[in-house]
Amino acid sequence: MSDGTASDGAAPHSPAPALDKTGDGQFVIVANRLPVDWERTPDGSGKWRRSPGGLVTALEPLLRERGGAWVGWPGTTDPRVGETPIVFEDGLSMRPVRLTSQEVADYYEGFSNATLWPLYHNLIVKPEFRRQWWLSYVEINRRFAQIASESAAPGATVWVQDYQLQLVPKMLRMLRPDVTIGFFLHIPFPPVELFMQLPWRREIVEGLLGADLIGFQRPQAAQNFMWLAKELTGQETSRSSVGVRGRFGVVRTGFRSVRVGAFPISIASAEIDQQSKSRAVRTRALAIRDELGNPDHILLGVDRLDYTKGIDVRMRAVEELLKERRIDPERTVFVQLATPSRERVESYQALRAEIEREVGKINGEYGQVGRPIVHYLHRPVAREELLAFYVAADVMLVTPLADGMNLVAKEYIACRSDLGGSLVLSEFAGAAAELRQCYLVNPFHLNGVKDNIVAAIEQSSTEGRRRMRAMRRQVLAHDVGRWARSFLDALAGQIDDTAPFESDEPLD
Ligand code: GDG
Repeated sequence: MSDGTASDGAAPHSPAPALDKTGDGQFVIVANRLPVDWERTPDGSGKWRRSPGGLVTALEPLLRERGGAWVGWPGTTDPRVGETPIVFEDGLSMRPVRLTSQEVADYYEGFSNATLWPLYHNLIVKPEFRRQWWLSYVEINRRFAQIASESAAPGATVWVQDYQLQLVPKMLRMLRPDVTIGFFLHIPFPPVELFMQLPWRREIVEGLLGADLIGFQRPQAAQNFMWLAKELTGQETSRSSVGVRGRFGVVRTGFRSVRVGAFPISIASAEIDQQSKSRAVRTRALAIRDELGNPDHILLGVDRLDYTKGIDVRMRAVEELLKERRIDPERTVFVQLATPSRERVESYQALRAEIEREVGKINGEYGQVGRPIVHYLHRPVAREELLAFYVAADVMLVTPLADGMNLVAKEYIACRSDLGGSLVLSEFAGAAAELRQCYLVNPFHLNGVKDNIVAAIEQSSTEGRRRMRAMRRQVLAHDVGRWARSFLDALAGQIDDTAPFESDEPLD
């Protein structure tokens, strides 16, 4: 139930005191989370450990080359963790933003994950609109903007990431008109009529318009934003004459032009391809098959335990296929790796209970003692282990109801240099625009999902190799480095007119 109205919020854009303090970072990343974890040491103190991810892999070389910093929350509310920069031996510098537990509850679990996340993912659960959460979101965005401002050298480039920080571009511009600001949204941007429900819709759009370039995963998202910018702020919008087939939209705000475009993100494809070919991963993949009883068909799901990912959809599909005897319980197993996520948010607790009930039901009905059908892990697995699962799996099930991109689908493809395996992929994942040779499903159409799972299981090896080869060409050619370069080149005004817009034109 909404208890907020548009006029309830604090004015997020009231001028903050101008800071005369600048930093020395030529290139600054601002993201909700720093790519580090705070580890307690036996002597009672603690130390930082790097947590690698696709974004870090892509941006680390640039950060080092250009002398940059990463601004973000270190993932702990431990008061002993201060705001002094953490500088790693290889020169990578990080600026922690401190949050109290109350701020984590309001800004992060509240406004970011119980308001914006469901709103931007098509209301799969009902978003909650609470004034207290909004006020905290404004406050924390201001804190991020200030620390970014203190970290950036005169004339620096600052790249702000994702839905938790949509007010930062405007706040930062007010503090530092000299810097170039980019913003990238990793999740979908909702259809106009859904976004319009947000009591603070205008503030969010204006916050984003503080950037010089706003990037989305898909062209449709960019279009939704363009329409809103025009309707909510009355600014003039047009298609850019620069770039191929109007790749960019332009919003004119006073003397500035804000460009808006689609930049589909990817993975460190070559690195994952290499790792998956290592002896350790290959051996472990064989061992996994063995531990599972060497079934004919291994189905695999890998997701954060999130209601957007459609884990329940594939559970229901598998259950019905077993019931209808279209898949053989003697020859098939389904492994679902579900990483714990947002465990203090209520809707996530409900989802977990539902999934675990479903796992119990399938195993209770179709499993044997010592031979369950569904192997379910609710814990993170090590990177190498994850790659071994990809190599071992015959059918990868990626069935989100809404998903900005979905990197799991691309990682699976990158791991299949043997051209084995098949991918069942939801048309509502951003990745579907590029991975056209998958078994494409509408996750709301259960019979279609079931038919495609069966087709993926039964595909001939020739057909499978043909599909996998085409998808690998796409994933290996379009990696996360290329994504970062294309965004940063566009931000710097260097648009490659000769490059086709990849998400429109997947290879085949
Ligand atoms: C957001 C958008 C967009 C998962 N479990 C384990 C593990 N993972 C890794 C996967 C993959 C990543 O986490 C998940 O990426 P996704 O893309 O699926 O999902 P989100 O977290 O929802 O990310 C999404 C993305 O941003 C990037 O823009 O694609 O649409 O929602 O890399 O491998 N990694 C390890 N153990 C696990 O148990 N090591």
